[in-house]
Amino acid sequence: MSFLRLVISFCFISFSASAQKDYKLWLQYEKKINAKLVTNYLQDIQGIVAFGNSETLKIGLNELDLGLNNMLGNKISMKSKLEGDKNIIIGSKESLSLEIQKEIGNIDQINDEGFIIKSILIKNKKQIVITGKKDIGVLYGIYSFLRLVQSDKSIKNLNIADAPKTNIRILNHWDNLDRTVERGYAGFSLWNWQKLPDFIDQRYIDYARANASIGINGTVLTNVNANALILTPQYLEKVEALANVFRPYGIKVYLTARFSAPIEIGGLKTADPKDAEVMNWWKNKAAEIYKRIPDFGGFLVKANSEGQPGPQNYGRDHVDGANMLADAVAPFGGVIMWRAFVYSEHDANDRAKQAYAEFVPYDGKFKENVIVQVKNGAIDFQPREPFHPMFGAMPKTPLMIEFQITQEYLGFSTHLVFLPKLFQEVLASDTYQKGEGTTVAKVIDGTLNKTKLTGIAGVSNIGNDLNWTGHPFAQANWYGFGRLAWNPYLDAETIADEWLRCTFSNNENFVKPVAAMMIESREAVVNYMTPLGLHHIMDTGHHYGPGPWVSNLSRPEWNPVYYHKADKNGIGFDRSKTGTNATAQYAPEIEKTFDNLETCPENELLWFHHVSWDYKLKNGQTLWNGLALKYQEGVNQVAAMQNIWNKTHKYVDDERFKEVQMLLEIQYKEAKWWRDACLLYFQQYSEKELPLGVEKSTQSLDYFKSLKFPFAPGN
Ligand code: GCW
Repeated sequence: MSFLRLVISFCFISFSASAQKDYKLWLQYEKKINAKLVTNYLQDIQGIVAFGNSETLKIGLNELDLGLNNMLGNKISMKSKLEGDKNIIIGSKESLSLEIQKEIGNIDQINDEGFIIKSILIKNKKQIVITGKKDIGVLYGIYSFLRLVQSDKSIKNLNIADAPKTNIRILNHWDNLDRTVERGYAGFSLWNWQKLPDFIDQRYIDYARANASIGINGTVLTNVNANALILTPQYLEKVEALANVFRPYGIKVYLTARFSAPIEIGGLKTADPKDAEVMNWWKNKAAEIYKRIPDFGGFLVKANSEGQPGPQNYGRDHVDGANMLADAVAPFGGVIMWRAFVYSEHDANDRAKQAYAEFVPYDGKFKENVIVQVKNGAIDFQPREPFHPMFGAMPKTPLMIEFQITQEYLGFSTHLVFLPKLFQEVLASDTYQKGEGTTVAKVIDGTLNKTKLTGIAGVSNIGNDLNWTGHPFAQANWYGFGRLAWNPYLDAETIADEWLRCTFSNNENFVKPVAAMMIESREAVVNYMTPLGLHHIMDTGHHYGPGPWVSNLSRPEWNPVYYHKADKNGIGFDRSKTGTNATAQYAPEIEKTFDNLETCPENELLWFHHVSWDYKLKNGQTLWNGLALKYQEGVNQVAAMQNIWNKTHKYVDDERFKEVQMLLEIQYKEAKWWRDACLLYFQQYSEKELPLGVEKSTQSLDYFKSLKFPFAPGN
């Protein structure tokens, strides 16, 4: 072997060994060394017995086999009969013997996707049964059981009944047909349209498996800024191939529908939703899709928003558009997810108020297979936003929440930010729609208004990078999204703990500090980017790094100066009664709290108020000093994260350790960049010195303004 080949093969070996860990996500199934608790109860397990033979059940069986034998050493075999002392029995309830069924108890406590995991005695022999109403529930149960084992949880006397609280738990891929990903920071799109339908990339299977393991049951393959070509036979054939891969994993495929498709690919003169030919075109299109994909989920639509076509092009409204599409997919059980992310260049109103103003009057007017998809906040996926007022205001309309897993405004895949903390904050926010305790979670899981159709969407952070998400810790955001979509009442701490144990190590000396680091990371990014309620001050277009000075864009609401409104008197957007009165879109209890400068939570202060530089914060600092100290705190928090991570080497493989270490170093540098650029800029207005404890910038404001990122990803 030549020297060069030797070097190449050596690189390849070391690269693939650790890369595999990165690739395996939270399904590492590391060999257990000291996990007494688990092995004690599993050690005399002799076999896995499956009842049923669906593809879904086979996947579950293989997963148990892989997981348990990897973790416990090869000693568990698949058996065709119940014999020996201890077995794991899998199968839907009705496929099990009556004797076992009796032991399981009441299956009606769970829904069709739920599962029961129970330790039972059959003829005096111990068994663990994993069951559900359907095989997909069994599969979810298997992943849940494996998670217990992976994270060293006791599996003695199991008696678990769990079921998802929402119907549609879905990833939104903003993937274009040329494989670029809008706001994607993890490489190119997974969907290799050119090689589909005949070439099935192993990645599609691994993607489906990862999603199933956290209960995600839907995927929108294409960007909401849609291309009509996806609806042509040439592409539908490819979509069908993906749907076939995903089906046994319980994942339905959805597409984005470009509203003008009847014109662009249908040869019609109009896309007017009230035009008979247009209606017919969509009906036929739906029939064509369902012929290929009988369980096709439906369409996601961005209409009359940021230049996308929609019903308003024809003098119609969102209800007309959504209901027309709803009629087309209804005969097949399809759903229309209609986005409420609208704001208009012709509307001089506060952008934060526009979606509510436009949609709330439509409450109760949508067909029953329409669900309105609302972003978590009223502007746009900022590090912190108050919950979207629409969640408290449309009791007669199914609303699904849209989170952004990809970090468009939160440092791309370069910064470590654990998003479940953000998601949880929104879900737990009280809308007061029906008095105290009527949280966003209760609105979207349907318990508050008895909504039948429910859902949670997450804009995917997945690409074809080896580790899927660009940053090893961004995997936790995909994971956490799935877990919260399943159960919107889970807390971020639990999710961080689970994810770390399954992804890295069960060692307490690792899990405790690193979980704390993850939890802290969200507030850190708020502090070094947009403290005290600041928002949308990122640089133009790509949204990476600070750009509070930007004021030259054609639409006023695209400019950061529109949002922070810094001047000699102070800073912040007055959305109280004295300003745009956006506070009035909330229930009276919330309105009152936000409206009053004294009661407005300080972490939303500048979202709702224009506050004088000398205003006294609760801690006695002036606003200017408080703001500067928050920026510094953000920087310090990142330094603390680095300290924690630097002590973890012995628990983490080399490659992932170094990846995270390098990324945290960049994050630290960029936290300082944010602090310095923003404070220098705002200082022009406050005309005040930095308080003690805040480091001075070594660069000038002009230097920060001069930075350009022409090829920033995702743009
Ligand atoms: O956050 C903004 C993004 C756009 C995106 C839009 C949306 C897909 O900057 O890239 O377009 O929101 O959510 O529709």
